[in-house]
Amino acid sequence: NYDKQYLTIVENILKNGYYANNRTGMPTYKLPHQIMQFNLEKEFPILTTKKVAFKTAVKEMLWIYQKQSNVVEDLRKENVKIWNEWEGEDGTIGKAYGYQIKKFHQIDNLIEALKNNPQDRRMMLNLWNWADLPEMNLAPCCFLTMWDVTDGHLNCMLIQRSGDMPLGVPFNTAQFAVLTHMLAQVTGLKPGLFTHVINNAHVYENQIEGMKLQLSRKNDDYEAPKFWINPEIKDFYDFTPDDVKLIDYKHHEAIKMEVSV
Ligand code: UFP
Repeated sequence: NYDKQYLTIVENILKNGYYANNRTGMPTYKLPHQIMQFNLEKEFPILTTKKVAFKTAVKEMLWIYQKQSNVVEDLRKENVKIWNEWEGEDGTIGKAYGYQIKKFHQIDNLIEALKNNPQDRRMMLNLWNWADLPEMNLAPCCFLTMWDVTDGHLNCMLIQRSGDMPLGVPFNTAQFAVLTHMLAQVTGLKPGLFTHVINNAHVYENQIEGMKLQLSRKNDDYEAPKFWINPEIKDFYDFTPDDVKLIDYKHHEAIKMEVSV
């Protein structure tokens, strides 16, 4: 149950987190090395103790991994404004995210390996390019996924260097769970384990009230939704945001919290 694993981490951060300042000027409570793990065949990992913007999450994920774009207008056209803050003079976010996927044909290489060499132990998508870092408007947070095929199942391990537990993390989990489902379908595999590793898991000081509200909600009021993926799609580049859906996504209402930039 996603709420359970997630809220256990949040509770622990609020109780035992280390208080520290950071780049943004808004201090956090933080804990190192927090891990959540889900079996995607059994559940789709999304919060029910508050609303998560699933459609927006899918659109941003496709912008990076499928369209492989760094042009902010491409996202705005789909009504997603989350990258406006980091748009440079040239209308891009610099040599970040989709740019790095495209530059090294990372998705094509991964799909090729999953299909033809699934016991390869070098399958990954890596956005952390030291040479280009100075030209990225934001250093990627979810910068690495490693992929494994075991017994016909596709397993994904996501490494996130820095995780805003209230706003970023629930969004990020959903994004990579969807990516795993999509890649499994186009490579003839079943979705398997999804492991989300967060190096620095934090709650900003101005988000504590919101998180206490969420913690006061019962994590089993609603059953997790079912995940639907259009079974007709056989080519990763054919997926649209409408080809995945949450069925019966019931949740407590959204909680407004500040983002620190
Ligand atoms: N952040 C996330 N997930 C993301 C993303 C950003 O949690 O996908 F792009 C948060 C983490 C952190 C801030 O609070 O944004 C980035 O700041 P920094 O680069 O200093 O880690």
